[in-house]
Amino acid sequence: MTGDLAERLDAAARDATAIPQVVSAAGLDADGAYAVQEALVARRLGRGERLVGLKLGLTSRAKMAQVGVDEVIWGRLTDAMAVPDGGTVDTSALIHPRIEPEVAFLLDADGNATAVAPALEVIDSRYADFTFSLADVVADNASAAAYTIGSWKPLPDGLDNLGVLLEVDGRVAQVGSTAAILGDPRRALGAARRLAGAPAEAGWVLLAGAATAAVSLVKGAHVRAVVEGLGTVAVRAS
Ligand code: OOG
Repeated sequence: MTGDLAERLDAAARDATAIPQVVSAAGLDADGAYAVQEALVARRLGRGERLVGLKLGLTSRAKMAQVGVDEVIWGRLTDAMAVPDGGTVDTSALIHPRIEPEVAFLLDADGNATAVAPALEVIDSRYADFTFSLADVVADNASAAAYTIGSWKPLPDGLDNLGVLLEVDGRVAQVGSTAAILGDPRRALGAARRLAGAPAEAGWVLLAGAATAAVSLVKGAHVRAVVEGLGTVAVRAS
């Protein structure tokens, strides 16, 4: 069953076609769903993609409220999901993409942060209407689709209350604070270790989760995130 569910989710992503909530319908709990996620990502690795990091999801109340799931989740990042700062996200390959402002950490082999950067994450639930239960979204690799990281900076003394702005076409779309991310985004490091268990590899990225609700990413949009003291990061949607 795990392999079949992974195959359905993989096909949904590759065909950019939404599917029903097949994982909760199959009665899987969170552990079963993480096994589906592992099998799903293994299919990508089998096609030559490389694991380059981890993401946390639903680390802020704004995100939990937006999707109606109130547990912190994690997913896996591959090199194929990385879009350079100032680069382009192809929305025609996605179902109903959304974008959100984040903080990213660069990790050493022990999972400690060696640098921090502003980031944008594109999420794209493979489920119809962007609606899912905890097991569904876990199996769907926490809706991971693409991500962009700004310039890495040494860790500042405080990261716990920096202003966050999300701009779409030069207009403010969301305003928040890094405090929304687990009270302090540095808590993402311990949370990743606790949840994902496995040690990181040096050079891996950790996306700490969105500081605000996500907004729809539409073709032609120019999206920029600003994190106070950390700088900016931008992408365009084609
Ligand atoms: C789940 C993934 C959430 C975040 O940063 O909170 C996430 C979703 O909203 O589809 O990546």
